[in-house]
Amino acid sequence: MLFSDDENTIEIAPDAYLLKGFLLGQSDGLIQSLTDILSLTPLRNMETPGGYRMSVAMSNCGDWGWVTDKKGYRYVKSDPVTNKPWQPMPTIFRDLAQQAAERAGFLNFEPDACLINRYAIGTKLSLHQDKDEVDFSQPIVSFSLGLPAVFDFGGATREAAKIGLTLEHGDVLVWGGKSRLNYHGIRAIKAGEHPRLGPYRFNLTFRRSQ
Ligand code: MD6
Ligand code: FE
Repeated sequence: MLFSDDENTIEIAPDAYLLKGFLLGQSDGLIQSLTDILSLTPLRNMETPGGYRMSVAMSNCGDWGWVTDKKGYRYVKSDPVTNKPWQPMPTIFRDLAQQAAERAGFLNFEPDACLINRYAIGTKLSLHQDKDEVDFSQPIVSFSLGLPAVFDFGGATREAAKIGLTLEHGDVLVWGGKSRLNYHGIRAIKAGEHPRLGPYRFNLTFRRSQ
């Protein structure tokens, strides 16, 4: 092999990898598919079980979509706004998510859910764990598009030390195994303008939910 991609695969914690620029070259196709999905299942600010509106706007594609409302956090097969099934996961999303998982050493990743997050300037996502899925042996694959963000990657408890990682357009995070239940969050997005996506950051998070 003439060129190795290894320098772009950064191990940030046990079983957790940052794939720097993994999506560059695929942006046009990804953004087109994202635009199509959001025209049919629009972004919305969901309500937390505690009665707050989330500042991050969300939608989904795939067989299952993550939602929150007064009844709690869960995966559902239909969009509560349109009452129709979520849009199918585009092949370009699925293929890139699987390739990223494989690069990080997770073979046979078959995502059934893609959560779409849109952050406006000043928006953050508080420290949390992803634990609404059935099988924690499955990894999570996360695409970053648009404005950059600082991702706080912590440990098994809320109090554990955190590392701040800058996630830029085209980056992918893959994690599972020993780090699967680590706390994490996104710091407030700084003002800026992305040439393709304007004053926003988009995050696509692929999971095996069932
Ligand atoms: C975000 N991501 O990057 C928020 N969760 O906007 C997450 O909360 C996340 O990137 C689990 C696994 C990967 C993630
Ligand atoms: Fe998360």
